[in-house]
Amino acid sequence: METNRRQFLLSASLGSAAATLTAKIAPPVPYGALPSSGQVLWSGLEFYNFLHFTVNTFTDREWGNGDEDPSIFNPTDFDADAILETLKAAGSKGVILTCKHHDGFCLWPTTTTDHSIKYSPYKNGAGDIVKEVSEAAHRQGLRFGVYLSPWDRNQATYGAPKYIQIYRQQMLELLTHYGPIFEIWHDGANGGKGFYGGANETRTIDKLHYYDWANTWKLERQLQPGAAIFSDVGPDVRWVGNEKGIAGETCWATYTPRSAKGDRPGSPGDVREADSTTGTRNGELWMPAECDVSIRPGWFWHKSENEKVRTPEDLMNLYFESVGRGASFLLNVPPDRRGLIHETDTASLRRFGRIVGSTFAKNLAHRAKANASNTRGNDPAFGPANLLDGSPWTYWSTDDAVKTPSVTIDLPHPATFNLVRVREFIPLGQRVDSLAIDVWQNDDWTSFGRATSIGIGRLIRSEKPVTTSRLRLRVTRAAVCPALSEVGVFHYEG
Ligand code: FUL
Ligand code: CA
Repeated sequence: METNRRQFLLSASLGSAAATLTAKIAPPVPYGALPSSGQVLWSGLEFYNFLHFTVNTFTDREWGNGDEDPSIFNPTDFDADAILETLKAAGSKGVILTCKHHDGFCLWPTTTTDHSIKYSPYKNGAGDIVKEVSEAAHRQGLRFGVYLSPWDRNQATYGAPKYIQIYRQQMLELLTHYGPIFEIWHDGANGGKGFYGGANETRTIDKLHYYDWANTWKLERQLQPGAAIFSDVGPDVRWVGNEKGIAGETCWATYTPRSAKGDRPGSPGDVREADSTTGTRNGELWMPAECDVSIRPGWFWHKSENEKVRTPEDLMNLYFESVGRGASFLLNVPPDRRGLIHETDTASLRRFGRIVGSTFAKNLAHRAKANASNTRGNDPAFGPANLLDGSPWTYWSTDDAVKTPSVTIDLPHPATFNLVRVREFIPLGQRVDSLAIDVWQNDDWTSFGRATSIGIGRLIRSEKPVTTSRLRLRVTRAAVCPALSEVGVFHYEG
């Protein structure tokens, strides 16, 4: 996997270097907050999964109290390869495992506590779910990420400085023993009632200072520089502000976090959630949104929810409302007591994967011709053919003074479609405020749809399919000359 990642990075930098080398005119000056190379790569993932699995799976709870006996953790048929094979069939690019949830039970044989898999009957205490999932992920070409709950209802020291050392030691184990990590997930649930080593009390912490996140993130950067760090205020990826899996209709990758009082938040746990959903136009930071949601009502497996699994159509809607709005889609799939994905969830995921696959397999604009109202320096290196070459590293751009250009696309044959995908070349920032798509029908242009924020990808849908051989993209507002990398035309049979 590491090799793939390096190759990807290399081809990315070669791609943009090649464009710059052959260009006769300088590329556009980057605009506003910009993504790091890690964020650019992360944005290409689009869809990946959570696996919520721990003692709760066996106690039928959502939040364990921390006093669960490790002997209850005993999946009978745990099969990481089978789980990941299903996720892969759904189109997943990675998996984030709850290595420790709020109950404090560690799914790997940590040195920090006895509250772990080592003291469970699973493989007679010799098991390591983190190892099994990470190895299966790397075998199957999926990325692997970790969720390590800061709130720990088992730890006697929770609330004291000592616990922060324990938390960091746990993180260090996860980030050094299990290969490359693509995302580190920091949960926002903090303090409350718990077992706390037998104290059985309510503990509140000062959420702005207690965790000293800045230093934990520093450690994470050192140990896994390629990992995207997630929390409600990033630093790399932000929470979308709800657990419904839905990004704002307008959702900027740029963001200026604000606290409820309107000033700069001191740490995670202090953001105004409404802003998280939309981001901030011209925000100070590049921090795209991630939409987390479960395939069932709960995050963990419960028998009573076997009939409440989201349908493939529900999942498609979530896909349109997350990936289709420039955010990522983090779908939770909880293994059951066997340690497998339940049959209903499996069927739904596989069907969802087939629908996404067949929708985007055929780009009707492939081999189309594009004519632009303006091309930067009249230089083909920035020409509109770059919109149709399938490469995210080539883009169409215009002269600096031209902010509202249009491009007409002539398809090789009349085609029926209801979905247009537009991508911005994000290494140059989020430049476009809005655009419109028109289709040529009955000797005239009619509106197909409009969009605001674009970023890594925007899906524009029309209610009814249209049949035409000509469409037009108009940038209706932009801060600076646009840089768009791709336009795709598809038919979704939903
Ligand atoms: C929340 C947690 O409290 C839930 O149990 C779940 O892990 C979700 C992803 O994050 O804050
Ligand atoms: Ca391109």
